[in-house]
Amino acid sequence: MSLRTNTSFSDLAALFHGGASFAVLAHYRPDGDAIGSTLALGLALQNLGKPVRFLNEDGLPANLAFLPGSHLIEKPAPGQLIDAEIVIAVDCANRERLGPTALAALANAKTWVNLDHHYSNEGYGDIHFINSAAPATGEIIYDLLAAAQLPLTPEIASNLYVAISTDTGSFQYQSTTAHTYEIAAALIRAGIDLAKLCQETYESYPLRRVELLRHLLNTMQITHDGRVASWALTRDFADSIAMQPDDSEGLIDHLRSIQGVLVAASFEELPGPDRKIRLSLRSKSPAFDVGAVCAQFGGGGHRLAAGARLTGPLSDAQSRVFQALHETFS
Ligand SMILES: [Mn+2]
Repeated sequence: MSLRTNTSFSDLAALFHGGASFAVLAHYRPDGDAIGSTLALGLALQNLGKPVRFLNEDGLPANLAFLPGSHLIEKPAPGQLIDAEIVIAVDCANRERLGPTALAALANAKTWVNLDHHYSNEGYGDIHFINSAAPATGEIIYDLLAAAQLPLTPEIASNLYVAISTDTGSFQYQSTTAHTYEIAAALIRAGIDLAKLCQETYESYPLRRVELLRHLLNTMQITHDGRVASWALTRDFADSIAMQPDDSEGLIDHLRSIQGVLVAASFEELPGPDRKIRLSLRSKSPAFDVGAVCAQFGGGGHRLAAGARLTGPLSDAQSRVFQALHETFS
């Protein structure tokens, strides 16, 4: 079943109308879907006249500062307590990924709502609505706002467009449906500036990101009879260019794009004394479930896009993942 829920759009609409105050947040290291969904839902609640706090454990990434309302995103401070009756977590598969500082800041909330599209979602919170058939949480938010008859302002529509566009690889990935394109059409009718939004999303990267890509391509390995393409980022290189967390967003698509490659794998040494390795996997075939591979290492995600954190060193992590991929292929 792709839909798991203990609520309905009409109950959620009633909650939005009846709630006194709200906080909206998404996973740490937020991407376009995380921030776009946070802002779209939060702005819609604000338009209902509700007090809304917009939070993210890591704050607003620089590459998403063009989103309307992005200045509203707060990075919670340690020890800060935020007053909100209802907390809505969007695009976040488990409570831990909301971040320890954000969770502590919202400790006094009465009701927790979990709106998401990760099939690995643990169903945390008092109320959950998890549709793993949706290609982006932004698509769920669109349907929810429509069902609740909350107006689609150009600001809300722009956030939803970026949320859906970034999580679907510009409306290309497997989970993209006719409904996704119908939503895109509705967002254009709602008054977004399409060309400008796309340029801000896809053609406004810092040079640093392209330098990172050049380096990663030099570390590229093609293994498993051409079916796996991978690269690895050491902490030393990341530090040498003062890499920002969002710099690597989407770069893995360069590996996916190679003819014959079924799985793209990216390894990154994380900061910190324990030198954990972040693994990102992307699959080009629903027959090859990278979510299951990442689950073997304590991670999760979607069938076609998943991640995990492994113990280092880098070369050990690579060989364990290569072995797991080998076993899945055979
Ligand atoms: Mn998402």
